[in-house]
Amino acid sequence: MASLWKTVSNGRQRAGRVKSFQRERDCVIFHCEGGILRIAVLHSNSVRVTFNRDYRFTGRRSFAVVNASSCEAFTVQDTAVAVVLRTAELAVEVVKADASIRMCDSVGRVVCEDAGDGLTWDRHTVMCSKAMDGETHFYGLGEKTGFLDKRGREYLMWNTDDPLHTPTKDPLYKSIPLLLTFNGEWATGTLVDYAGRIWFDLGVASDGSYSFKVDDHELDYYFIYGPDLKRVLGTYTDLTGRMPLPPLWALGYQQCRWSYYPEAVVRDLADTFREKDIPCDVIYLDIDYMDGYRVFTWDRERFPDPERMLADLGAQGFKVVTIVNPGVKRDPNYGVYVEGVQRHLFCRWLTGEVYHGRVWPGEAAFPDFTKKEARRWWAEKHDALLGKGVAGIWNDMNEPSDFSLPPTPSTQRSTAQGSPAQDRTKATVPDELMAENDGDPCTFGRIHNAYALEMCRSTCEAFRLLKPEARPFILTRAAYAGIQRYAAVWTGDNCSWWEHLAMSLPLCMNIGLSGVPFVGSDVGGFQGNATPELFVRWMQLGAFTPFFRAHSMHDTRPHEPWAWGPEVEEICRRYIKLRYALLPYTYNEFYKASQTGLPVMRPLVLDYPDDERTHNLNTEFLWGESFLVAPVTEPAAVKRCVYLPEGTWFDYWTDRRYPGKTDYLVDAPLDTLPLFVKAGSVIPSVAPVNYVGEARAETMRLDVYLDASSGSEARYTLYEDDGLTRRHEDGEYSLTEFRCSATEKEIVFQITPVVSEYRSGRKSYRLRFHGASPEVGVPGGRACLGKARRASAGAGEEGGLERAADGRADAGSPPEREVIEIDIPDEARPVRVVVDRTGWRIERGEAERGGD
Ligand code: MIG
Repeated sequence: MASLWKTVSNGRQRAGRVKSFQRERDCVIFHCEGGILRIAVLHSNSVRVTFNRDYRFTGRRSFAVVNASSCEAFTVQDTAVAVVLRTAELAVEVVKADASIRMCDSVGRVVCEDAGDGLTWDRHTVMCSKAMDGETHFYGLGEKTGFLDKRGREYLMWNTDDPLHTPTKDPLYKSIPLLLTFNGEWATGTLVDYAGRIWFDLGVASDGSYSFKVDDHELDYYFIYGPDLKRVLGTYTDLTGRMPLPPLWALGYQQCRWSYYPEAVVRDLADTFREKDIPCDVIYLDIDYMDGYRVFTWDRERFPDPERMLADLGAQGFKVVTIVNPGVKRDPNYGVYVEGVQRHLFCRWLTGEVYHGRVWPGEAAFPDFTKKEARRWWAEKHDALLGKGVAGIWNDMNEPSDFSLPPTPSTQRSTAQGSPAQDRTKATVPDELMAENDGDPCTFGRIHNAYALEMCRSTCEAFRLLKPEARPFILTRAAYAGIQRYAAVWTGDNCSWWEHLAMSLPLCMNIGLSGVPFVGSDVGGFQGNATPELFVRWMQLGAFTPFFRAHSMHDTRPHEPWAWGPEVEEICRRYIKLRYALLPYTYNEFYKASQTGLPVMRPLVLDYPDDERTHNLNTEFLWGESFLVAPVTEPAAVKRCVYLPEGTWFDYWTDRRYPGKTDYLVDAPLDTLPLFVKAGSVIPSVAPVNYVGEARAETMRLDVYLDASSGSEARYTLYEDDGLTRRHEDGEYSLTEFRCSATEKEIVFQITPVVSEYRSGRKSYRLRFHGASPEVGVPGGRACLGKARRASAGAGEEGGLERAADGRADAGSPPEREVIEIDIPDEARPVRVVVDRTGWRIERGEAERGGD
């Protein structure tokens, strides 16, 4: 035992000396004094590291990783001091003396290195410490309070229903244990793949190191090398899957409240949206639609004929999303409960007895979603909803939240107004329950964080089963790594506080950096009462968050867009309409996210990593590749400071041009969200509709932002499909490329269909060139507005440019903005439009496609 004694440090055992090692096909296994270590190569930039103190691996399945590629293309070098695994991009050294791990990139930079005692363990935990330098920033980690950079704090991964999101509150509902690092030069990602408790210490216990620790005998982590953040996210979402394209209507405006009932209230809500000309696609039914909170039932007094109501609302363009909670009411006369008990589909004690907690329906049992049969059964039960015409499912309370622990019933009503502080992490089902875990049973504490993921997986199965043509729409509160495969997420029970409006930016950005693009917070704040001003500011931000839903708690004042008087209503209408106008752009960004894993709402550090100012920038964000959004998050502001990174930027509202890498104080009166477009962008938009699918857009507007002072290029590829079915998976989509180059004298704009398996039915494009050189479109050599209207498909092929006022009044822009506007037919074939000082002309035929 003498050698083992030497491995003790701070009450923890070390992995210790490597006694022997062997290479297998895609990994190397190290037998160490204090445990067994495996390094598997997944890809040239990623490895999986597994350490078990019991000297054998559990072989447990991963909830997060669904595409664990394995790579045999690496060499193993045995030196006197270390064993080195080498891929084209990474060298992983395991030091023989203490099993510490060091990763170097292909030019020999140390990009990740164990620090202190490296891998250690005690009776309950295994921990890994890594070196950190002064420049290291931390991002990701899913849903955590605080700022973009997570450095200097400790976090616990443990899905918790905590409704009071104070600045350092932790944990909340979601656990996404993906830690990103970036030091200004390179980025890495570490997924600590464990669905029980994980602790992260990002520089609290030590200035020179950070650590992660699992509540288990095995530590399993995936290390991904960038070198940039985008590549880390690409590889991470290769492993854990990407968000499939949602139905287009799910990108529309959504209205929620706890709760709209009975039926007459819902119908009235729907009518009001249409009467008031405020676009809206989705109405939510919160828990009160159910019969005594029994899941998969309808309260027949409140909703006597759900099918008819849903059909009528459908005819008005509304899709209805119903809440579904995991807790099943203990009731011997309730079929769902009886079946679940009989077929052993609920979580049970080791003795076999069904566990009953307390949630909305009172005593309740919890389905064991880690069991295939239970997932299937639960999926089938959705017939009571999807079968009646419900369009989407909202999974709440799936941490799972359980009011029965600690045993005071007061846990039920801990709100912002506040009952005494209590340990909300205990307000869940006991760790000691059994989870069947698809044939590899374990205690519930080990799968706790994956409960919601498995519930959403089952909900997804419901769509496959009952609505196979439709793209699923699922919204979830709790989550684990990989949730993007199944659901959108919202950030739970925020409050109508300015602080929560501000905090939602880094919160949503880090969820986006954790592989989950489809994210948003309750617009207006859930708990408490917003003020008109707060509501407006939140709505302006909401129009630029991926998931756009207003929600409020029972007993709060009305929070609908018209609930605050005509001025607020008018501003809300404008921003909701702007959201609808920009849907082609936003949908295209969602398409890109579904292909790349990159977020739509993204921190500036993702696109401008070389600019230090972006490294912890919390108050503004990029909306896809072209927009920069700088919301106002404090009361009484009429201006705000905006940092614009390199490049040239246009004020969306006024077309004023700003050189980047500078701070500006910009106007932000109540009706104005500071919004900027990057030069070199093409922004597709359409006339706003009341709901997605109301009318086909005959014209697509393309706003092209040029930086003509230096000559500029813009390039954009537009993805389109039917926005509703899964036919795009079989290739029914189109891709159209737009390219523009501009010089002092001329603008050349080319449209090239690349894939044409989907036909939009569009008739024309309206091209709008912003920032063109004053010598273009200027018959007399003077700057002027060009406006040439040739709308019909049979229009002539050239025209002059006449002086005209810009008709875009909706944006509040001054009439003198210099925009050249030209209408051309969409003929679904290559077209070249040339604009110069004499006018404009269309050239048809094979437009040249260079530069790829
Ligand atoms: O314990 O269903 O976060 O959006 O309105 C509260 C009622 C339960 C919490 C959700 C909230 C929802 C509410 N739910």
